Amino acid sequence: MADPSAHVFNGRLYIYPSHDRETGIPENDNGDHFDMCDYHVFSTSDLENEPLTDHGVILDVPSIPWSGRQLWDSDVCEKEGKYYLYFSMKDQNDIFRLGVAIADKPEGPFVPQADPIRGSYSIDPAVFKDDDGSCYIYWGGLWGGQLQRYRDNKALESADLPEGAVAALPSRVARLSEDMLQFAEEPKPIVILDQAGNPLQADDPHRFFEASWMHKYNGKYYFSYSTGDSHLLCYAIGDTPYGPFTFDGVLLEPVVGWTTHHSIVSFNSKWYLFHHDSAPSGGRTWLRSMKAVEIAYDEDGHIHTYGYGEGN
Ligand code: FUB
Repeated sequence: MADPSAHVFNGRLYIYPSHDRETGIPENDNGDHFDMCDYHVFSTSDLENEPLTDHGVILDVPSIPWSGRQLWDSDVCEKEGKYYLYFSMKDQNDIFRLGVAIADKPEGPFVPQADPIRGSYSIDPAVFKDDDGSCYIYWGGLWGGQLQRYRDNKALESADLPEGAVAALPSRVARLSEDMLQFAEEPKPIVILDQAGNPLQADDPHRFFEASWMHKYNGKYYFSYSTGDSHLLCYAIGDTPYGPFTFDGVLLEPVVGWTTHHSIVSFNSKWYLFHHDSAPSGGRTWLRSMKAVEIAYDEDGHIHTYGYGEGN
């Protein structure tokens, strides 16, 4: 299980991961070896003392009307007693789109919509519900995640991945419609600034690659993400759900395996970073396992991850 998205619903912790499997597909930069075909959900009332309950399959490729292949990262948001699962999957033209499926309970079963979200592209949706009830979806991923095929929400004639000392490709954000099924607005780029106020550049090891996540702490918005080929989890802080966000630090150093992906949640009075690595599979990067580690905030709002990195 990889890409764990953790949330607390009705006082219980639910984790929505991707479900890795062995297919024999060789590794490549396109990510064909991540050939997942269903999702499970796990839950617990006590993360540190009670084993997770596996609620079984909640959605699979054959049940999705527009399905092609590869169920990648997903996330779930609750609104007015309904649960909305947002997922990334390739359509029948091998283009990644974002889909939605709906359930009456956090453990599903989830019923998929007939079509992907209009105007959606790329991977790794994460949904954040703000205190006023507005919901925002964050997404995007480079390389196999296809983000380099788009500018200003339009498909390019051919992929264009900026390199060197030029602006990095950003994650995207859009407020969700009242019915939670579409973008309510034109998606916007997430700008991450360095401490001097300059946008992070494509050759910066802290620039965005994939795996967006948003959480709020003490009135500030924390955008966190994976740096992909530099294998870090980083975070940046802003004053609104749209940013801009100022880079604030590294949450996790490189793990065993190529990918790194996470979520951040408060549960039973503690804050946790959920992530994955490939240690239990002996480093096979397409066979990952979920992990959780406690994090804490200092008095200035900087995040410290227990056991990772000196002073961090
Ligand atoms: O699990 C498939 C992909 O690998 C995810 O969508 C990425 O974030 C990376 O973890």
